[in-house]
Amino acid sequence: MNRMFSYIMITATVLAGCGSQPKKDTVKPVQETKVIEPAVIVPIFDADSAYCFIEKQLSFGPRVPNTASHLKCGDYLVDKLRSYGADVVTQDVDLKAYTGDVLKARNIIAQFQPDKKERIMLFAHWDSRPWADSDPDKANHYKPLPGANDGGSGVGVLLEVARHLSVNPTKLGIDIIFFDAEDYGIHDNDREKYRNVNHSWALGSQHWAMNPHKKGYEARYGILLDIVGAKGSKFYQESYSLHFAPAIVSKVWEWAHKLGYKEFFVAEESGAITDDHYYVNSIYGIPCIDIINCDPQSPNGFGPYHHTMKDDMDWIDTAALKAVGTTVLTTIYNEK
Ligand code: AHN
Ligand code: ZN
Repeated sequence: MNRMFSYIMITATVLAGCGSQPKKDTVKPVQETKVIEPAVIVPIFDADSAYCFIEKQLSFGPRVPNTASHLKCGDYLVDKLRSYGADVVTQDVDLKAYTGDVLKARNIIAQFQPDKKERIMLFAHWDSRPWADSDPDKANHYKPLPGANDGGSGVGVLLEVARHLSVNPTKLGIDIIFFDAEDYGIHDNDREKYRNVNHSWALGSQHWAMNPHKKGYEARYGILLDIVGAKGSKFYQESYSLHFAPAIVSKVWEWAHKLGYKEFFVAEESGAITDDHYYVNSIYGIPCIDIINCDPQSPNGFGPYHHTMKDDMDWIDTAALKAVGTTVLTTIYNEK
């Protein structure tokens, strides 16, 4: 039996003598049991369900702030999380992009068991990049990309987590946060012009870190899922995660390895990525990690689909979704 899931020790004592006939009235009933350690039951993550949640997001069109498809998808996410019993609040806020554009942004915060003081924060960005500025075809450099992996995958996995939370409560409270306006960072062609501009990425999480949804909000730790659905994903240990939350990195990679996901979760450092977790760590002070497909050996650091028109459902692999989703569920259901 799998060691991890064999926490239940059931002892049944039957008084039976060898050789001699047992006295009928000394035989104890077999249903006498004793629980040595309480069982930890981890729901089975359904990667097909997560896949469908990604497809659904893409069906609205690109989730670029200030577009109708963005609004529609935002409403869908709020409704979906409410249907899973979460107490959902939104932060609807005007955020200034590096271009000077004002983005009508919306952070979506779904609180499961909101009265529990001990909490874990799970998050992803739900917007998609307005420009495919890494596309091999220059003609696409100002076109919005589908964002299946970049945006869609983290949200898809967390919606599937939410579906389980609706029926199987964890011992700790869970907050699932979908940050907006992560991917409006400096366009490749603007690098020179805006070389003095910092913090153009992750606008939604920067806003949240300066204005949390609840005064004095606390969480034990946070896990960001970004670009987690691609075929052949490698989740190296990201440098800010190792700096701010080394124990959480170890915990999560250990679970992944015990579950048999060594191929996906590589226990080597990748380099630093300015992502939503950076601001939750550095501004708000909750130790957070980023699970992200970034391969230090690959030419652009991310996969070939990254910030191209090819970031569509063809790249999404249920095996990657399963590895990430199962690891996250196992981590959060084992917390006490
Ligand atoms: C940088 O490229 C510096 N940060 C963005 C990380 C990212 C982009 N995640 C998704 N898209
Ligand atoms: Zn991106």
